[in-house]
Amino acid sequence: MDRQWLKTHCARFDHGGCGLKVLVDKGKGIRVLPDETNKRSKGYACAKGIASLERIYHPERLLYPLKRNGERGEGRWERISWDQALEYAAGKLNRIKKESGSQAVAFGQGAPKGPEYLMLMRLANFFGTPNLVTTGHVCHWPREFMGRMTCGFLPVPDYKNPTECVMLWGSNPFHTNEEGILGVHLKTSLMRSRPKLIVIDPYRTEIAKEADLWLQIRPGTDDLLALGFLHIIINEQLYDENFVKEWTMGFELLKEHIQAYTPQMVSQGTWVSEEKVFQAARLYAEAGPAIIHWGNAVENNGINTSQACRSLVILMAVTGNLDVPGGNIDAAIPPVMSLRKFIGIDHSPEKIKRSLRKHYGVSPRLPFVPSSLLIKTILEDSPYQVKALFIQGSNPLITYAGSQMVLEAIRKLEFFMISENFMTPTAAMADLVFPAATNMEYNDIGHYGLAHGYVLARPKILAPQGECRSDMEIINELAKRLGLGKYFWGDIQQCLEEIVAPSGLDYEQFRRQGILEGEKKFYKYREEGFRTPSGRVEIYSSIFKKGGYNPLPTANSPEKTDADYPLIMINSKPKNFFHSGYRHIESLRRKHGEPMVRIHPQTASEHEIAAGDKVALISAYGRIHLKAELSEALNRNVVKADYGWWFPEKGENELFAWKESNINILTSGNPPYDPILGTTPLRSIPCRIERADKKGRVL
Ligand SMILES: Nc1nc2c(c(=O)[nH]1)N[C@H]1C(S)=C(S)[C@@H](COP(=O)(O)OP(=O)(O)OC[C@H]3O[C@@H](n4cnc5c(=O)[nH]c(N)nc54)[C@H](O)[C@@H]3O)O[C@H]1N2
Ligand SMILES: Nc1nc2c(c(=O)[nH]1)N[C@H]1C(S)=C(S)[C@@H](COP(=O)(O)OP(=O)(O)OC[C@H]3O[C@@H](n4cnc5c(=O)[nH]c(N)nc54)[C@H](O)[C@@H]3O)O[C@H]1N2
Ligand code: SF4
Ligand SMILES: [Mo]
Repeated sequence: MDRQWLKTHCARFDHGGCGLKVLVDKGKGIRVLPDETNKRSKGYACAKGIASLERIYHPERLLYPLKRNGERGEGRWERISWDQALEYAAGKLNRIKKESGSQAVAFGQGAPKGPEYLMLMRLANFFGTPNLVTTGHVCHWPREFMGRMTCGFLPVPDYKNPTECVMLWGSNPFHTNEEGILGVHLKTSLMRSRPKLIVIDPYRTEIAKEADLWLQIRPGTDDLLALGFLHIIINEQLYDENFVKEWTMGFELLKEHIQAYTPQMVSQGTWVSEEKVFQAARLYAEAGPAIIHWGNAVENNGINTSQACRSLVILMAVTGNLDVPGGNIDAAIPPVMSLRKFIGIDHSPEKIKRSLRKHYGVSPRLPFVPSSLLIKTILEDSPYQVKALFIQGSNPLITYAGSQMVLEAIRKLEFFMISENFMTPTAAMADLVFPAATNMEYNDIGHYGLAHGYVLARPKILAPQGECRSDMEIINELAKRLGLGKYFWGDIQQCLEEIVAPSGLDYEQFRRQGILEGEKKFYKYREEGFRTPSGRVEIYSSIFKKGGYNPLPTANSPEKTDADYPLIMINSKPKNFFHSGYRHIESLRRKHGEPMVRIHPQTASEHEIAAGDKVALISAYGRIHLKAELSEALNRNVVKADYGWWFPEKGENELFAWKESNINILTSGNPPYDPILGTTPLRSIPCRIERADKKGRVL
């Protein structure tokens, strides 16, 4: 057929969601533009989305299965066929299972990119291992889990309806378009009903400059600030009395509990002036309706993330902003196959006995193993040995806490395989590499499993490169070789049809429609109650009480700085990359050439550092090198380092200089962990900074 413009949704450069149109000629993409007819993204697409074809046709893409042919990390590979690769993988996994038990095999996924992470869960469940590993404990799961435990759902911002106040808390949606809550949704809402805007961020972001109130919080003290807000809202009787009386449990206990968190104490701990703590609490509570748009910073900047997230849900509840138009809502799931069924959660229940969650004391309700716990288990062979790991769509050497430990754990494995689009520092350590197809190269469903109330069509519009296969297909074929074929599908199209079948559509009809949405309904609790044991919002959590955790939200003391490490390092997601991915895409690298650390000019001058100098950033766990940028957007005790860096141009046999500027060299994967979720801090890291000498050597 002649050239034509085909529509799809962007994916794999963040959680995805913008409508794109692609000019296609005989299966080859020629050009990408925003789809101006798309109702969700309204003609918006960022530089990453526009660079989609550069990624898909990049000369460094992995195109064939590769088997290691030398030492790990040496960069010597043998190209093999898919049949050989799948046979080899299945042989190894089944042998280790037979010799050491199914728990000795772990499966791991990074940031979810599509339904393949659910498919991996299915594989783990039917294989019989409890060791399905994700980065969920530092990403989304704190919010989702604490939402579910406290009010029965993940309360997401409702930007479709007018609101009077938006409290943007540790989130930067204009850069991150968080889980498909696109920056344009916030922008449209700000323009439509002109809500008051409160931004809680240690860094003066673009949006903080526009805010009615910017709270320049001390990193890692969000838990304390939330309790300070509750103190003011409750003591000044700014809460919704009716809602609290009818629909919450434990309010009186909370009232007593938060008396300790006085505005003065909260101000001292968070570095936010008392006046601003009062102003923000009142602004949020007195507006009706009001949104808390919470971000990833609340989830991984300390070991009290679970309680910080619970406090935020409680703030939404006591102010009467849960499940109301223009507040934080329970976005109904669209009519698609239930996740329980898809991931086969009820299969092999006996594996729970071998769960690492139980061993480490984190909540047994977590549907995955936090990555730090797996790394520790591999290193210590306790409570048992884990000998094989299959990683899909993740780059643990750069993204997991405590990178050095991660490398040691991978070295120790008997068998390590990965599915990737590109050779990364982590992939370079593998024994076997599967070349994964990427979006536009296969039929896909976006946002399945996410709690935002819709799924998106991401159809195949291009011919796949080389011998790449989608992760879904790789897992399906691997399952057959493992002898688990009866639990999987003849081919992936059948699987996709089953996922969308409850909607009454087939995949082709879904593709044409582009989106499937859940039924819009508010105040559902009035008919059904909240989906918690008591049917109310559990301010005092019966579940955590039973589990031996604190049933009321608490605040921890922030990470301590001292003379050796007087500064606090924070980070955020890179605007022009996805985590550690895509540093080799030229148009994006031109926008962000090298890793930087932002320092307040006064701090810089105290260290005789000038803009552009090479500096060492040092924590108790290691040192990395970055280039200095001076910025007044930060407190002078805080530095902001770029995250996710390695250097594709520096060559595979040095693992692409993975340690040079990787901020997870500065973090730790060891305890203490968040007691419920196993979270380790990824930011709020005490550190110091040193200048390099004139030759660029770090002193
Ligand atoms: N210090 C610090 N550490 C952090 C964070 C932080 O803010 N600070 N953020 C944390 C968060 S929120 C998260 S979610 C994790 C993310 O952790 P990861 O998921 O490990 O991060 P990515 O860099 O996205 O790794 C994804 C890899 O998947 C590959 N990939 C992309 N698409 C596909 C695909 O379709 N199939 C396959 N097989 N591969 C694909 C990419 O090439 C890339 O190398 O990192 C966490 N780590
Ligand atoms: N461009 C791009 N988009 C992405 C991603 C990406 O890598 N690149 N990753 C995706 C993923 S997996 C995720 S989880 C989301 C995350 O997206 P967001 O939720 O927006 O999270 P971050 O960008 O990590 O951080 C947001 C803000 O938190 C601030 N911050 C840092 N420390 C603290 C603190 O202690 N307290 C408070 N209150 N704020 C703090 C930072 O300065 C930053 O402005 O983005 C997704 N979208
Ligand atoms: S904002 Fe996200 S979904 Fe939209 S074009 Fe950019 S990367 Fe794609
Ligand atoms: Mo994430």
